[in-house]
Amino acid sequence: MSQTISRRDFFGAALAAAVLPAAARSASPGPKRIVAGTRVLEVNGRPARVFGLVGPDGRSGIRLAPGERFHVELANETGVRTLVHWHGQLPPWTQDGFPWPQTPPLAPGETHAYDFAPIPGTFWMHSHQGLQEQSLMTAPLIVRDAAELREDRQEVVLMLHDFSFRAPDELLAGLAGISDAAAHAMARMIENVPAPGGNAAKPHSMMAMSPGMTAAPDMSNGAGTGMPGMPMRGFSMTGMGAMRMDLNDVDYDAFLANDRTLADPEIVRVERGGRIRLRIINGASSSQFWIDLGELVGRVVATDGHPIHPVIDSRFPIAIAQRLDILIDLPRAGAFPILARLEGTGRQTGIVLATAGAQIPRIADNAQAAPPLDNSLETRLAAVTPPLARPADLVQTISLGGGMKPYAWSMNGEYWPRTTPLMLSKGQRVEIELVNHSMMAHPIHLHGHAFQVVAIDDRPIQGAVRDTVLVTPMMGSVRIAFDADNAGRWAFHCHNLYHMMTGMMMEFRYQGIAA
Ligand SMILES: [Cu+2]
Repeated sequence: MSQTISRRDFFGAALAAAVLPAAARSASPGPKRIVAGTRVLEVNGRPARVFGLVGPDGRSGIRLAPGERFHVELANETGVRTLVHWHGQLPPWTQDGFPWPQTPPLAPGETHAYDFAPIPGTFWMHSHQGLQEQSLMTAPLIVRDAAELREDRQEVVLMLHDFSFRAPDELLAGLAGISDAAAHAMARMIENVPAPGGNAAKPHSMMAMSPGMTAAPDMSNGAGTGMPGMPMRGFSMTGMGAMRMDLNDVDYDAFLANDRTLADPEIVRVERGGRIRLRIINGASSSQFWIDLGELVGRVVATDGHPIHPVIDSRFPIAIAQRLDILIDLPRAGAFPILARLEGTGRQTGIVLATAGAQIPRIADNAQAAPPLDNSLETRLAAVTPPLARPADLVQTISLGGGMKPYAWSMNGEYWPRTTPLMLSKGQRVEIELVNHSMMAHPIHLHGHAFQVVAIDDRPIQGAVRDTVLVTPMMGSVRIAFDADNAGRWAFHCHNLYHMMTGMMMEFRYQGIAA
Protein backbone atom coordinates (compact mmCIF):
# COMPACT_ATOMS: atom_id res chain seq x y z
CA MET A 1 0.00 0.00 0.00
CA SER A 2 3.04 2.22 -0.04
CA GLN A 3 2.40 5.60 -1.62
CA THR A 4 5.92 6.91 -1.31
CA ILE A 5 7.70 8.03 -4.45
CA SER A 6 11.12 6.48 -4.87
CA ARG A 7 14.14 8.61 -5.71
CA ARG A 8 14.22 6.90 -9.07
CA ASP A 9 10.60 7.86 -9.81
CA PHE A 10 11.32 11.39 -8.69
CA PHE A 11 14.35 11.85 -10.91
CA GLY A 12 12.55 10.13 -13.79
CA ALA A 13 9.76 12.68 -13.48
CA ALA A 14 12.27 15.53 -13.28
CA LEU A 15 13.94 14.28 -16.45
CA ALA A 16 10.62 14.02 -18.27
CA ALA A 17 9.77 17.56 -17.22
CA ALA A 18 13.08 18.82 -18.58
CA VAL A 19 12.40 17.52 -22.07
CA LEU A 20 8.71 18.44 -22.24
CA PRO A 21 7.55 21.66 -23.94
CA ALA A 22 7.18 24.56 -21.52
CA ALA A 23 3.38 24.57 -21.82
CA ALA A 24 3.12 20.94 -20.74
CA ARG A 25 5.62 21.50 -17.91
CA SER A 26 3.65 24.28 -16.34
CA ALA A 27 0.38 22.36 -16.42
CA SER A 28 -0.60 20.77 -13.11
CA PRO A 29 -1.55 17.11 -13.24
CA GLY A 30 -4.91 16.86 -14.98
CA PRO A 31 -8.13 16.16 -13.12
CA LYS A 32 -8.94 12.62 -12.07
CA ARG A 33 -12.03 11.31 -13.79
CA ILE A 34 -15.03 9.83 -12.02
CA VAL A 35 -17.64 8.32 -14.29
CA ALA A 36 -21.24 8.14 -13.10
CA GLY A 37 -22.81 5.28 -15.00
CA THR A 38 -24.87 2.13 -14.70
CA ARG A 39 -23.84 -1.45 -14.04
CA VAL A 40 -25.43 -4.81 -13.35
CA LEU A 41 -25.00 -6.50 -9.97
CA GLU A 42 -26.08 -9.98 -9.06
CA VAL A 43 -28.10 -9.99 -5.85
CA ASN A 44 -29.74 -13.13 -4.42
CA GLY A 45 -28.97 -14.88 -7.70
CA ARG A 46 -30.76 -12.30 -9.84
CA PRO A 47 -29.36 -9.49 -11.97
CA ALA A 48 -30.09 -5.93 -10.89
CA ARG A 49 -29.28 -2.75 -12.80
CA VAL A 50 -27.87 -0.08 -10.50
CA PHE A 51 -25.82 3.09 -10.75
CA GLY A 52 -22.12 3.29 -10.06
CA LEU A 53 -19.33 5.85 -9.61
CA VAL A 54 -16.09 4.54 -11.06
CA GLY A 55 -12.81 6.29 -10.35
CA PRO A 56 -9.60 6.63 -12.33
CA ASP A 57 -8.26 3.24 -11.22
CA GLY A 58 -11.40 1.40 -12.30
CA ARG A 59 -12.56 0.90 -8.74
CA SER A 60 -15.60 2.39 -7.06
CA GLY A 61 -14.95 5.94 -5.87
CA ILE A 62 -11.62 7.66 -5.38
CA ARG A 63 -8.56 7.46 -3.14
CA LEU A 64 -6.31 10.49 -2.78
CA ALA A 65 -2.69 10.67 -1.61
CA PRO A 66 -1.67 12.91 1.30
CA GLY A 67 -1.81 16.55 0.23
CA GLU A 68 -3.41 15.79 -3.11
CA ARG A 69 -6.17 18.15 -4.19
CA PHE A 70 -9.65 16.92 -4.95
CA HIS A 71 -9.23 17.77 -8.62
CA VAL A 72 -11.94 15.75 -10.29
CA GLU A 73 -13.87 15.73 -13.50
CA LEU A 74 -17.26 14.09 -13.02
CA ALA A 75 -18.67 12.61 -16.22
CA ASN A 76 -22.37 11.86 -16.36
CA GLU A 77 -22.82 8.69 -18.39
CA THR A 78 -26.00 7.61 -16.62
CA GLY A 79 -28.36 8.82 -19.34
CA VAL A 80 -30.27 10.88 -16.76
CA ARG A 81 -29.63 14.08 -14.83
CA THR A 82 -27.41 13.59 -11.83
CA LEU A 83 -25.38 15.46 -9.24
CA VAL A 84 -22.87 14.01 -6.79
CA HIS A 85 -22.30 15.28 -3.26
CA TRP A 86 -18.85 14.87 -1.61
CA HIS A 87 -20.22 13.88 1.77
CA GLY A 88 -18.34 15.39 4.72
CA GLN A 89 -15.88 17.37 2.64
CA LEU A 90 -15.76 21.15 3.09
CA PRO A 91 -15.58 22.61 -0.41
CA PRO A 92 -16.91 26.00 -1.47
CA TRP A 93 -20.69 25.67 -1.55
CA THR A 94 -20.86 25.83 -5.34
CA GLN A 95 -18.86 22.56 -5.47
CA ASP A 96 -20.86 20.74 -2.81
CA GLY A 97 -23.00 18.77 -5.24
CA PHE A 98 -26.37 19.85 -3.90
CA PRO A 99 -28.95 20.87 -6.52
CA TRP A 100 -29.42 24.52 -5.65
CA PRO A 101 -30.75 26.66 -8.49
CA GLN A 102 -27.19 28.04 -8.86
CA THR A 103 -25.66 24.55 -9.09
CA PRO A 104 -28.05 22.43 -11.19
CA PRO A 105 -27.58 18.73 -11.91
CA LEU A 106 -25.48 17.57 -14.84
CA ALA A 107 -27.38 16.73 -18.01
CA PRO A 108 -26.75 13.33 -19.61
CA GLY A 109 -23.32 13.41 -21.27
CA GLU A 110 -22.20 16.50 -19.37
CA THR A 111 -18.98 16.72 -17.37
CA HIS A 112 -18.25 19.06 -14.47
CA ALA A 113 -14.96 19.95 -12.78
CA TYR A 114 -14.26 20.16 -9.06
CA ASP A 115 -11.05 21.46 -7.47
CA PHE A 116 -10.62 21.98 -3.74
CA ALA A 117 -8.32 20.98 -0.88
CA PRO A 118 -9.90 17.90 0.75
CA ILE A 119 -9.70 17.05 4.43
CA PRO A 120 -8.12 13.66 5.17
CA GLY A 121 -10.10 10.66 6.33
CA THR A 122 -12.89 8.29 5.36
CA PHE A 123 -15.55 10.07 3.33
CA TRP A 124 -17.96 9.06 0.63
CA MET A 125 -19.81 10.41 -2.36
CA HIS A 126 -23.43 9.95 -3.34
CA SER A 127 -26.00 11.36 -5.69
CA HIS A 128 -28.11 14.14 -4.21
CA GLN A 129 -30.48 13.95 -7.16
CA GLY A 130 -33.89 12.37 -6.64
CA LEU A 131 -33.73 8.85 -5.24
CA GLN A 132 -30.55 7.82 -7.11
CA GLU A 133 -28.74 7.12 -3.86
CA GLN A 134 -31.07 4.15 -3.27
CA SER A 135 -29.95 2.74 -6.62
CA LEU A 136 -26.36 2.67 -5.36
CA MET A 137 -25.07 5.96 -6.82
CA THR A 138 -22.62 5.92 -3.92
CA ALA A 139 -18.88 5.28 -3.56
CA PRO A 140 -15.95 5.66 -1.14
CA LEU A 141 -14.00 8.94 -1.04
CA ILE A 142 -10.79 8.20 0.84
CA VAL A 143 -8.22 10.90 1.57
CA ARG A 144 -5.09 9.42 3.11
CA ASP A 145 -2.79 11.34 5.37
CA ALA A 146 0.93 11.00 5.87
CA ALA A 147 0.69 9.72 9.45
CA GLU A 148 -1.64 6.92 8.36
CA LEU A 149 0.77 5.83 5.67
CA ARG A 150 3.61 5.70 8.18
CA GLU A 151 1.47 3.32 10.27
CA ASP A 152 1.72 0.92 7.36
CA ARG A 153 -1.61 -0.77 7.95
CA GLN A 154 -3.57 -2.68 5.36
CA GLU A 155 -6.53 -0.55 4.32
CA VAL A 156 -9.87 -2.34 4.07
CA VAL A 157 -12.90 -0.35 2.94
CA LEU A 158 -16.30 -1.76 3.89
CA MET A 159 -19.24 0.02 2.31
CA LEU A 160 -22.76 -0.90 3.37
CA HIS A 161 -25.94 -0.65 1.33
CA ASP A 162 -29.57 -1.57 1.52
CA PHE A 163 -30.96 -3.05 -1.67
CA SER A 164 -34.40 -3.59 -3.19
CA PHE A 165 -35.41 -5.02 -6.53
CA ARG A 166 -38.27 -2.54 -6.49
CA ALA A 167 -37.65 0.86 -8.08
CA PRO A 168 -36.96 3.62 -5.52
CA ASP A 169 -40.05 5.56 -6.68
CA GLU A 170 -42.10 2.50 -5.84
CA LEU A 171 -40.55 2.28 -2.37
CA LEU A 172 -41.34 5.95 -1.72
CA ALA A 173 -44.85 5.51 -3.12
CA GLY A 174 -45.44 2.58 -0.78
CA LEU A 175 -44.28 4.55 2.24
CA ALA A 176 -46.15 7.73 1.41
CA GLY A 177 -49.32 5.97 0.23
CA ILE A 178 -49.21 7.68 -3.16
CA SER A 179 -48.89 6.56 -6.78
CA ASP A 180 -45.50 5.82 -8.34
CA ALA A 181 -46.02 8.83 -10.61
CA ALA A 182 -46.72 11.09 -7.64
CA ALA A 183 -43.63 9.72 -5.86
CA HIS A 184 -41.58 10.40 -8.97
CA ALA A 185 -42.88 13.97 -9.09
CA MET A 186 -42.10 14.35 -5.38
CA ALA A 187 -38.55 13.19 -5.93
CA ARG A 188 -38.17 15.82 -8.65
CA MET A 189 -39.85 18.62 -6.75
CA ILE A 190 -37.74 18.11 -3.68
CA GLU A 191 -34.68 19.17 -5.60
CA ASN A 192 -36.03 22.66 -6.01
CA VAL A 193 -34.88 22.82 -9.63
CA PRO A 194 -37.29 23.42 -12.50
CA ALA A 195 -37.53 20.55 -14.95
CA PRO A 196 -35.59 21.41 -18.14
CA GLY A 197 -38.27 21.59 -20.81
CA GLY A 198 -40.03 18.59 -19.40
CA ASN A 199 -38.18 16.13 -21.61
CA ALA A 200 -35.44 14.96 -19.28
CA ALA A 201 -35.00 11.23 -19.06
CA LYS A 202 -36.87 9.73 -16.17
CA PRO A 203 -34.88 7.86 -13.55
CA HIS A 204 -37.80 5.53 -12.99
CA SER A 205 -38.13 4.43 -16.59
CA MET A 206 -34.35 4.24 -16.93
CA MET A 207 -34.24 1.98 -13.93
CA ALA A 208 -37.02 -0.25 -15.20
CA MET A 209 -35.67 -3.73 -15.58
CA SER A 210 -36.32 -6.42 -18.13
CA PRO A 211 -39.20 -8.76 -17.25
CA GLY A 212 -36.86 -11.36 -15.81
CA MET A 213 -35.33 -8.74 -13.53
CA THR A 214 -38.51 -7.25 -12.13
CA ALA A 215 -39.65 -8.29 -8.69
CA ALA A 216 -43.30 -9.04 -8.10
CA PRO A 217 -44.87 -5.87 -6.74
CA ASP A 218 -45.24 -6.04 -3.01
CA MET A 219 -46.87 -2.96 -1.59
CA SER A 220 -47.64 -4.54 1.76
CA ASN A 221 -44.45 -3.42 3.39
CA GLY A 222 -44.97 0.30 3.34
CA ALA A 223 -45.91 0.72 6.95
CA GLY A 224 -42.64 -0.29 8.51
CA THR A 225 -41.79 -3.41 10.38
CA GLY A 226 -41.57 -1.79 13.80
CA MET A 227 -39.52 -4.71 15.06
CA PRO A 228 -39.25 -4.96 18.79
CA GLY A 229 -35.50 -5.22 19.25
CA MET A 230 -34.42 -8.36 21.02
CA PRO A 231 -31.13 -8.32 22.89
CA MET A 232 -28.28 -10.21 21.30
CA ARG A 233 -25.20 -11.53 22.96
CA GLY A 234 -22.87 -8.68 23.79
CA PHE A 235 -25.59 -6.06 23.55
CA SER A 236 -27.77 -4.53 26.19
CA MET A 237 -31.17 -3.03 25.61
CA THR A 238 -31.65 0.42 27.03
CA GLY A 239 -35.18 0.62 28.31
CA MET A 240 -38.35 -0.94 27.03
CA GLY A 241 -39.10 2.22 25.11
CA ALA A 242 -37.41 0.36 22.32
CA MET A 243 -40.59 -1.68 22.02
CA ARG A 244 -42.49 1.35 20.74
CA MET A 245 -40.09 3.05 18.37
CA ASP A 246 -40.29 2.72 14.61
CA LEU A 247 -37.39 1.07 12.79
CA ASN A 248 -36.65 0.13 9.19
CA ASP A 249 -39.33 1.82 7.08
CA VAL A 250 -38.45 -0.24 4.00
CA ASP A 251 -38.44 -4.05 3.80
CA TYR A 252 -35.30 -4.58 1.72
CA ASP A 253 -34.44 -7.60 -0.40
CA ALA A 254 -30.78 -7.63 0.64
CA PHE A 255 -28.08 -5.83 2.57
CA LEU A 256 -24.79 -5.45 0.76
CA ALA A 257 -21.22 -5.19 1.97
CA ASN A 258 -19.05 -3.99 -0.91
CA ASP A 259 -21.94 -4.91 -3.23
CA ARG A 260 -22.17 -8.53 -2.02
CA THR A 261 -24.32 -10.54 0.39
CA LEU A 262 -23.17 -13.17 2.87
CA ALA A 263 -24.10 -15.88 0.34
CA ASP A 264 -20.94 -14.84 -1.50
CA PRO A 265 -19.09 -12.34 0.68
CA GLU A 266 -15.92 -10.52 -0.21
CA ILE A 267 -12.94 -12.40 1.21
CA VAL A 268 -10.16 -9.94 2.02
CA ARG A 269 -6.73 -11.55 2.12
CA VAL A 270 -4.82 -10.54 5.23
CA GLU A 271 -1.55 -11.63 6.80
CA ARG A 272 -1.20 -13.69 9.94
CA GLY A 273 -0.89 -11.07 12.69
CA GLY A 274 -1.88 -8.44 10.14
CA ARG A 275 -2.53 -4.82 11.07
CA ILE A 276 -5.69 -3.47 9.50
CA ARG A 277 -7.29 -0.04 9.13
CA LEU A 278 -10.95 -0.81 8.51
CA ARG A 279 -12.81 2.10 6.93
CA ILE A 280 -16.54 1.46 7.32
CA ILE A 281 -19.03 3.60 5.41
CA ASN A 282 -22.77 3.30 5.98
CA GLY A 283 -23.92 4.15 2.46
CA ALA A 284 -27.41 2.72 3.02
CA SER A 285 -30.39 4.91 2.19
CA SER A 286 -32.61 3.93 5.11
CA SER A 287 -30.80 1.34 7.28
CA GLN A 288 -28.64 1.50 10.39
CA PHE A 289 -26.33 -1.21 11.62
CA TRP A 290 -24.30 -2.57 14.49
CA ILE A 291 -20.80 -3.47 13.38
CA ASP A 292 -19.82 -6.76 14.99
CA LEU A 293 -16.14 -7.71 14.91
CA GLY A 294 -16.88 -11.12 16.45
CA GLU A 295 -13.88 -12.31 18.43
CA LEU A 296 -11.75 -9.38 17.27
CA VAL A 297 -11.18 -6.26 19.29
CA GLY A 298 -11.01 -2.94 17.45
CA ARG A 299 -9.94 0.58 18.24
CA VAL A 300 -12.14 3.28 16.74
CA VAL A 301 -9.80 6.15 15.92
CA ALA A 302 -11.95 8.35 13.68
CA THR A 303 -15.64 9.10 13.22
CA ASP A 304 -16.80 10.62 9.94
CA GLY A 305 -13.11 11.03 9.03
CA HIS A 306 -12.21 13.12 12.08
CA PRO A 307 -9.75 11.70 14.67
CA ILE A 308 -11.05 10.74 18.11
CA HIS A 309 -9.29 9.42 21.18
CA PRO A 310 -9.38 5.64 20.65
CA VAL A 311 -12.34 3.67 21.94
CA ILE A 312 -11.84 -0.08 22.27
CA ASP A 313 -14.73 -2.47 21.67
CA SER A 314 -16.02 -5.26 19.45
CA ARG A 315 -19.44 -3.82 18.59
CA PHE A 316 -20.11 -0.33 17.28
CA PRO A 317 -23.28 1.39 16.06
CA ILE A 318 -23.11 3.16 12.70
CA ALA A 319 -25.99 5.42 11.69
CA ILE A 320 -26.88 6.19 8.08
CA ALA A 321 -24.08 8.16 6.33
CA GLN A 322 -21.64 7.82 9.23
CA ARG A 323 -18.13 6.38 8.95
CA LEU A 324 -15.89 4.57 11.42
CA ASP A 325 -12.13 4.02 11.14
CA ILE A 326 -11.30 0.94 13.21
CA LEU A 327 -7.78 -0.37 13.79
CA ILE A 328 -7.53 -4.14 14.21
CA ASP A 329 -4.47 -6.24 15.00
CA LEU A 330 -5.22 -9.84 14.06
CA PRO A 331 -4.42 -12.22 16.92
CA ARG A 332 -3.63 -15.28 14.78
CA ALA A 333 -4.15 -16.91 11.43
CA GLY A 334 -7.73 -17.67 10.47
CA ALA A 335 -10.95 -16.25 9.07
CA PHE A 336 -12.55 -13.25 10.77
CA PRO A 337 -16.04 -12.16 9.69
CA ILE A 338 -16.73 -8.43 9.97
CA LEU A 339 -20.51 -8.23 10.19
CA ALA A 340 -23.05 -5.42 9.99
CA ARG A 341 -26.33 -6.25 11.71
CA LEU A 342 -29.47 -4.34 10.81
CA GLU A 343 -30.87 -2.67 13.93
CA GLY A 344 -33.96 -4.29 15.40
CA THR A 345 -33.68 -7.41 13.25
CA GLY A 346 -31.51 -10.48 12.77
CA ARG A 347 -30.55 -9.57 9.21
CA GLN A 348 -26.86 -9.12 8.54
CA THR A 349 -24.22 -8.63 5.87
CA GLY A 350 -20.46 -8.39 5.91
CA ILE A 351 -17.03 -9.36 4.65
CA VAL A 352 -14.46 -11.87 5.84
CA LEU A 353 -10.81 -11.13 6.63
CA ALA A 354 -8.88 -14.34 5.99
CA THR A 355 -5.27 -15.43 6.10
CA ALA A 356 -3.99 -17.73 3.36
CA GLY A 357 -5.45 -21.22 3.57
CA ALA A 358 -8.00 -20.32 6.25
CA GLN A 359 -11.27 -22.21 6.20
CA ILE A 360 -14.00 -19.70 5.25
CA PRO A 361 -17.09 -20.29 7.38
CA ARG A 362 -20.56 -20.24 5.85
CA ILE A 363 -22.34 -17.27 7.47
CA ALA A 364 -26.13 -17.04 7.50
CA ASP A 365 -27.66 -13.70 6.57
CA ASN A 366 -29.97 -14.00 9.56
CA ALA A 367 -28.92 -14.25 13.18
CA GLN A 368 -30.08 -13.20 16.61
CA ALA A 369 -31.71 -9.78 16.49
CA ALA A 370 -29.70 -6.63 17.14
CA PRO A 371 -31.16 -3.83 19.25
CA PRO A 372 -32.06 -0.38 17.90
CA LEU A 373 -29.16 2.03 17.51
CA ASP A 374 -28.44 4.29 20.46
CA ASN A 375 -25.88 6.94 21.40
CA SER A 376 -23.95 4.74 23.85
CA LEU A 377 -20.83 4.99 21.70
CA GLU A 378 -21.34 8.69 20.92
CA THR A 379 -21.19 9.57 24.63
CA ARG A 380 -17.76 7.88 24.87
CA LEU A 381 -16.21 9.84 21.99
CA ALA A 382 -13.87 12.82 22.31
CA ALA A 383 -12.31 14.70 19.41
CA VAL A 384 -8.52 14.82 19.15
CA THR A 385 -8.70 18.36 17.76
CA PRO A 386 -11.92 19.98 18.99
CA PRO A 387 -12.77 23.54 17.95
CA LEU A 388 -11.62 26.20 20.40
CA ALA A 389 -14.02 26.62 23.29
CA ARG A 390 -15.96 29.87 22.95
CA PRO A 391 -19.45 31.09 23.74
CA ALA A 392 -22.12 30.66 21.11
CA ASP A 393 -23.20 33.69 19.07
CA LEU A 394 -26.30 31.91 17.81
CA VAL A 395 -28.25 29.17 19.59
CA GLN A 396 -31.13 27.58 17.74
CA THR A 397 -33.40 24.69 18.69
CA ILE A 398 -34.56 22.58 15.78
CA SER A 399 -37.33 20.10 16.50
CA LEU A 400 -37.58 16.90 14.50
CA GLY A 401 -41.12 15.72 13.84
CA GLY A 402 -43.19 13.39 11.76
CA GLY A 403 -44.45 9.85 11.62
CA MET A 404 -45.48 6.84 9.59
CA LYS A 405 -49.12 7.76 8.94
CA PRO A 406 -49.15 10.02 7.11
CA TYR A 407 -45.56 9.39 6.09
CA ALA A 408 -44.00 12.84 6.35
CA TRP A 409 -41.10 14.23 8.34
CA SER A 410 -40.35 17.81 9.34
CA MET A 411 -37.89 20.24 10.88
CA ASN A 412 -39.47 22.86 13.13
CA GLY A 413 -42.85 21.77 11.75
CA GLU A 414 -41.89 22.72 8.18
CA TYR A 415 -41.51 20.45 5.17
CA TRP A 416 -38.83 20.94 2.52
CA PRO A 417 -38.84 22.82 0.21
CA ARG A 418 -41.34 25.09 2.00
CA THR A 419 -38.96 25.83 4.86
CA THR A 420 -37.49 28.92 6.48
CA PRO A 421 -33.71 29.14 6.14
CA LEU A 422 -31.58 29.59 9.25
CA MET A 423 -29.52 32.70 8.52
CA LEU A 424 -25.87 32.65 9.63
CA SER A 425 -23.18 35.32 9.64
CA LYS A 426 -19.60 34.47 8.86
CA GLY A 427 -17.52 34.10 12.01
CA GLN A 428 -20.35 33.08 14.32
CA ARG A 429 -20.10 30.16 16.70
CA VAL A 430 -23.39 28.36 16.15
CA GLU A 431 -25.02 25.85 18.46
CA ILE A 432 -27.97 23.77 17.32
CA GLU A 433 -30.07 21.84 19.80
CA LEU A 434 -31.79 18.98 17.98
CA VAL A 435 -34.83 17.60 19.78
CA ASN A 436 -36.58 14.54 18.41
CA HIS A 437 -40.33 14.58 18.96
CA SER A 438 -40.92 11.56 16.72
CA MET A 439 -40.90 7.80 17.32
CA MET A 440 -37.96 7.24 15.01
CA ALA A 441 -34.23 8.03 15.23
CA HIS A 442 -32.87 10.53 12.68
CA PRO A 443 -29.26 10.69 11.44
CA ILE A 444 -28.85 14.43 10.89
CA HIS A 445 -26.24 15.73 8.43
CA LEU A 446 -24.88 19.24 7.89
CA HIS A 447 -23.24 20.07 4.59
CA GLY A 448 -20.05 22.09 4.33
CA HIS A 449 -19.09 22.09 8.02
CA ALA A 450 -17.78 19.69 10.63
CA PHE A 451 -19.50 20.10 13.99
CA GLN A 452 -18.64 18.95 17.47
CA VAL A 453 -21.18 17.00 19.51
CA VAL A 454 -21.35 19.02 22.76
CA ALA A 455 -24.32 17.44 24.56
CA ILE A 456 -26.39 14.26 24.37
CA ASP A 457 -29.75 14.15 26.12
CA ASP A 458 -28.84 17.37 27.96
CA ARG A 459 -25.58 15.93 29.32
CA PRO A 460 -22.64 18.08 28.18
CA ILE A 461 -19.70 16.29 26.56
CA GLN A 462 -16.62 17.34 24.62
CA GLY A 463 -17.54 14.82 21.95
CA ALA A 464 -16.54 13.87 18.47
CA VAL A 465 -16.14 16.23 15.55
CA ARG A 466 -18.22 14.82 12.71
CA ASP A 467 -20.75 15.56 9.97
CA THR A 468 -23.66 13.23 10.81
CA VAL A 469 -25.14 12.53 14.25
CA LEU A 470 -27.98 10.31 15.38
CA VAL A 471 -30.81 11.89 17.34
CA THR A 472 -32.61 9.12 19.21
CA PRO A 473 -36.44 9.00 19.28
CA MET A 474 -38.96 10.02 21.91
CA MET A 475 -37.38 13.28 23.04
CA GLY A 476 -33.80 12.28 22.49
CA SER A 477 -31.65 15.37 22.01
CA VAL A 478 -28.21 16.24 20.66
CA ARG A 479 -26.47 19.61 20.75
CA ILE A 480 -23.89 20.39 18.07
CA ALA A 481 -21.51 23.35 17.76
CA PHE A 482 -19.65 24.67 14.75
CA ASP A 483 -18.01 27.79 13.42
CA ALA A 484 -19.74 29.51 10.52
CA ASP A 485 -16.60 29.61 8.37
CA ASN A 486 -17.79 28.48 4.94
CA ALA A 487 -20.15 31.05 3.44
CA GLY A 488 -22.85 29.74 1.15
CA ARG A 489 -26.12 27.86 1.02
CA TRP A 490 -25.96 24.56 2.89
CA ALA A 491 -28.40 21.70 3.26
CA PHE A 492 -29.18 20.41 6.76
CA HIS A 493 -31.21 17.23 6.69
CA CYS A 494 -32.03 13.77 7.91
CA HIS A 495 -29.93 11.28 5.95
CA ASN A 496 -32.70 8.71 5.87
CA LEU A 497 -33.47 9.23 2.16
CA TYR A 498 -37.23 8.82 2.59
CA HIS A 499 -37.37 11.19 5.55
CA MET A 500 -35.46 13.80 3.54
CA MET A 501 -37.69 13.27 0.51
CA THR A 502 -40.87 13.74 2.52
CA GLY A 503 -39.71 16.94 4.17
CA MET A 504 -36.98 16.58 6.80
CA MET A 505 -34.55 19.11 5.35
CA MET A 506 -33.84 22.83 5.68
CA GLU A 507 -31.24 25.36 4.59
CA PHE A 508 -28.50 27.13 6.53
CA ARG A 509 -27.80 30.28 4.51
CA TYR A 510 -25.13 32.89 5.12
CA GLN A 511 -26.01 36.57 5.07
CA GLY A 512 -25.17 38.08 1.70
CA ILE A 513 -25.63 34.88 -0.31
CA ALA A 514 -28.51 35.28 -2.72
CA ALA A 515 -31.23 32.64 -2.74
CU1 LIG B 1 -35.02 10.86 9.66
